[in-house]
Amino acid sequence: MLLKNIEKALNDQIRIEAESSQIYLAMACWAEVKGLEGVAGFMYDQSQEERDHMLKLVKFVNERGGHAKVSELSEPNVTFNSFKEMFEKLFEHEVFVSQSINELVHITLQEKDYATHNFLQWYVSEQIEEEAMARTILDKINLIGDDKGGLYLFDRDIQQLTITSASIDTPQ
Ligand code: OFO
Repeated sequence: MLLKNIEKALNDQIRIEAESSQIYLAMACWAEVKGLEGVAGFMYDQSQEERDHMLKLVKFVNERGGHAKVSELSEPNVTFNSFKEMFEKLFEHEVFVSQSINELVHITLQEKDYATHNFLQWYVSEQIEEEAMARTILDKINLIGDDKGGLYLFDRDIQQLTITSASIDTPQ
């Protein structure tokens, strides 16, 4: 059984994951209309992953005797000055999500809700991976600078990153 304050905190996280999915979908669209197909594909996948994170929380809340809430979402930013700026925003957003997960973990410890605490460990690991991935991408972008050829190669390489992470995620 979920305590009311834990249910509320989990529902807040459901909204954050849903908003993350929308933010990344908007980034995918921006990249696609700019002709960055690799980046667009990567962002569509990220958007889908965030939806999966949301659904995992939804199922948990409902299974634990709570009621998952489907909230109204804020409209994401849809344009960026550069793809570097877009990835900076992505990184900032992941840091924000990590903070939110940490807060949630903290509440479960205060309330001695070890079942939810255990469930949330998956999100803690996921955030470490996602922040690391965003940092790696930003490092690459900084190396490229204004080089157009570099951007072309980056757009091609990021497709590879998507394929690799998809094969890691697929259960054997
Ligand atoms: Fe939901 O993992 Fe990123 O934000």
